[in-house]
Amino acid sequence: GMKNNEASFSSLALQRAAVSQTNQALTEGQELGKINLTAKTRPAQLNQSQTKALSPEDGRMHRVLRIDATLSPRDPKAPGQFGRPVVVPHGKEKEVERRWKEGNFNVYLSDLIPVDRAIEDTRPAGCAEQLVHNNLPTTSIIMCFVDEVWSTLLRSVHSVLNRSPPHLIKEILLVDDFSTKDYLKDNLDKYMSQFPKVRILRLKERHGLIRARLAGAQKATGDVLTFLDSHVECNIGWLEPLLERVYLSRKKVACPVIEVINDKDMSYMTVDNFQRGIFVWPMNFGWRTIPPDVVAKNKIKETDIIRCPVMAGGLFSIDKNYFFELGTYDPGLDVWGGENMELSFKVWMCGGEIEIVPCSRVGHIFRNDNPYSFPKDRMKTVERNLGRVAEVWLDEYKELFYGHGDHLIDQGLDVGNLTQQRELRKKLKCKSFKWYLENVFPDLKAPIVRASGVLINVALGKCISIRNTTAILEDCDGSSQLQQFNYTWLRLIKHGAWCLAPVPDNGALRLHLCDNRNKGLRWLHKSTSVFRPELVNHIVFGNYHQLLCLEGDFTQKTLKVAPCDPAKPDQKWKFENYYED
Ligand code: LR7
Ligand code: MN
Repeated sequence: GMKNNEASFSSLALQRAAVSQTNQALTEGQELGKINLTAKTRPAQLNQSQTKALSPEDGRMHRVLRIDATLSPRDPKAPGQFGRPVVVPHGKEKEVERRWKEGNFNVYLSDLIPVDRAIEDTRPAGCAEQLVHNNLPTTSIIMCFVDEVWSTLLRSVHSVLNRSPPHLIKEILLVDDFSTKDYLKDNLDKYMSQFPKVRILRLKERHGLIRARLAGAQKATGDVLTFLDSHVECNIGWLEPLLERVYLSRKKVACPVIEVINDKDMSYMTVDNFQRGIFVWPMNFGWRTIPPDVVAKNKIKETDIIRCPVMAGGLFSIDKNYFFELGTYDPGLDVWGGENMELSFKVWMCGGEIEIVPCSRVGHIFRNDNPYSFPKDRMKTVERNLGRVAEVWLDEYKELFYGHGDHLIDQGLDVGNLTQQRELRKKLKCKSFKWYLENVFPDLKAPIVRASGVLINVALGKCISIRNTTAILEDCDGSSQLQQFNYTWLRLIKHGAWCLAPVPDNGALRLHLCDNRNKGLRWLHKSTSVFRPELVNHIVFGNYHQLLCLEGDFTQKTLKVAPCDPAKPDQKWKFENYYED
C-alpha cells in the first residue's frame, strides 16, 4: 500500500541507541551486495613475524597508547570515573532540574565528574594491535561552541589533550560562536592559557556552526582538520586510526564511531557494531545496521572500516587542502543542519570517500533539543539548508525531498542564491546523484515517481486515456501509450511533458504543459482513494475554495472535477504501480 507521508523533519536532535539487543536488521542484503561496504585496505595487524621487521624506518610502528594519562586516574572513586553512571545525590533533584536547561542534559552531574575522568576502552578486540604509519600528518582540532557548559567543554578539551599523541596535535582551535555566557570569556582564556596548543577564536556575531567551523579552518595550520562537537570525550587511541585513513588517501574523510554519553546519568556507553551513516527522505540522518547475514557473507570484521553514504556531521578528519579544494561547506548554510548531507554528497560525488573507523571511538552527549536559541525559526533554518543541498546536489531526485515534506511543495522555499555552488559542482566535474545512488547508497529507496501505469477508476474499471488536448475514460489497455501516466513527487499526473489539469471554472479536464511550480496542476493522491486538486486559486466556487475530486462518468466517457464525496465510488482512482512501501 501507499503511505501518506507526513512531513518528517526531525524536530529534535537525533538520539542514538546505545547497545541494543535487537538489531533492526533490514532486508537490504541484496542491494548492499552491489557495493563495497568496507574499505579494501585493511589496517595492518601486528604479528610475531612482523615484530622484528618493524622499525620506524619501515614507515610503520606500534600504536601510541601509553600516553593516555587517564588510564590510572587521580581519583578512582570520583563520580563518573571510568564512565560509570552517576546517581543524583539525595535532595539534589530540584537543582538537577533547574540546571538541566543550561545544556539540555544533566549539567549538575557533569559538574561533579572530573574533567579528566577515565573512560572504558570500548574498542573492538584487535584495535590495540593495529599499526599506523609513523609519519602521520598533524591535525588541527576545530571545536566550535555556543554557550557550551563549562565542565563539558573542559572535558572535551582534556580528552583530546590526554588521549592524543602530542606530536600529532598541531593545535586545538576553540571557536566561540558569539556565546553570551560570561564564564566563556575571561575564565576560559585563563583556564586554557595553561595549554599552549589551545587557541580561542571569537566570532563577532553568531554565525552558526557551519561558518564557525569555516572560520576555524581558515586559521588552522595542521595538515588535517579534525572537527569535534564541544561536548565529547575522545577515547583511547581515537586519533591515530583517523589520521591513518587520511594518510592512506587524502580523499578519505574519516569518522570515529560516535558513542553515547548519557544525558541523564553521564555514563559512557558503547553502541552496536557495523553501523553505517545513512539518510531517509526528506534527508534525515540516521544510523543503519548492516544486516547480520551481510556481515557474515562478506566476512566483515568488527575492526573493518565501514564506508558510509553520509556522515553524522560533527566528528571527522579531513585533509585540509582537500577540504578547500572541495570548496569547504556551502557558506550559505545557516546555524545548524544539512551541512553533513552537503559535505557527504560533495565528497562522494566528487571523487572522495566517507568512512567510519571502528578503532576510533568518541563519546558525544546526545540530547533532546538544542540548548541555544536559533536566530530564526529552527525548522525553517534546517529546511532552507536542506533545500540548498537538494537544489545543488540531488538533480531530478530533489523531487523526493520536496515530496516527503508535504508543506515544502507549496511553501516556495527561498533557498537564496546557488550560482556559486552549482558552478563549483561543475568545476569539480562531480558525478550525478544517480551515480551516487547506484554506487554508494543502492539501498536507499528513491523511486523517481510515486506511481505509474494506467490510471483506473476503481468503481467503473475504466482507464483514463489521452484524446488530443483532453482526457477521456475508456476500456483499460495497458499496452496503449495513451493510457500511461506518472504520478510525481510534486504531485503532477504526467503524460510525457503534459499534465492532467482541471479547467478553471467549468470543472472539465484538459492537458496542460507540465510546470513544477504551477500549483494548479497538483493532485493529492491519498492511498488508493481519491484524487483531488489542491486548493488552488482558479478553482473557486462563488467566493470560497473547495476540495474538488476527479470523477468519472462512464455513460458520457468523460472526466470532471466535482466536490469531493467519500461516498462516491466513481471518485476512487488507482494507478497500476506504486513504488512506495
Ligand atoms: O549556532 C551554533 N553554533 C555553534 O557553534 C550551533 C551550534 N554550535 C556548536 C555547538 O556548541 C556544538 O559544539 O556546534 C556543535 C554542534 O551542535 P549540536 O551539538 O547542537 O549539534 P548535534 O550534536 O545535535 O547535531 C549533529 O548535527 C549537526 C547538524 O548541523 C552538526 O553536524 C553536529 O556536529 C552534529 N553532531 C554529531 O554529529 C554528533 C553525533 C550526533 C548525531 C547525529
Ligand atoms: Mn552535539
